[in-house]
Amino acid sequence: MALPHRYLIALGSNQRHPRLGPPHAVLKAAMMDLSALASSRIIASRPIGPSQRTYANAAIVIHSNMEPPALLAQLKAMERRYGRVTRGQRWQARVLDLDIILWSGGPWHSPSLSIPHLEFKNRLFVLVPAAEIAPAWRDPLSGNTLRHLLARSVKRKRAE
Ligand code: PH2
Ligand code: MG
Ligand code: MG
Repeated sequence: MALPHRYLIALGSNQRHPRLGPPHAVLKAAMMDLSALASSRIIASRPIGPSQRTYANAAIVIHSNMEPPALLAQLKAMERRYGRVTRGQRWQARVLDLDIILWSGGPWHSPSLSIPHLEFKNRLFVLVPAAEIAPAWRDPLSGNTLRHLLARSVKRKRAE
């Protein structure tokens, strides 16, 4: 049976994995593990926040029969399996970060999860890969496509 939900997931890494190697290789392995239907290219991006190391970022589309909380739990378990350690600080270097950006079910809010992702419209390292694989997907809050949000974000960054 076809899986009912579609998710857009953003991937990030700025720390090597002892066996897989550098961030780029970590994302490649994670994209395979998640059976992505569509995978963007992997970009290198300047870190936003306290961690100084360059990130590898990408986006994928997956199909799933899970509702958002179940998928989130699965993604968190996968981050830990890839060796991510949480020391309680925000935005520290990480082997693998998997964020749910959009899903086919519209807005979703709980104390531990918001879809759309609260910051995605301001982050080129999310919008560039996301618009590459899903340009016509609409943000359910603004009604704008990813293609449009990317163009707007690029213009804004240029004006800064
Ligand atoms: N993720 C963060 C904080 N800063 N910067 C880049 N370039 N890429 C990221 O994936 C990233 C970040 C928190 O998740
Ligand atoms: Mg993140
Ligand atoms: Mg995260």
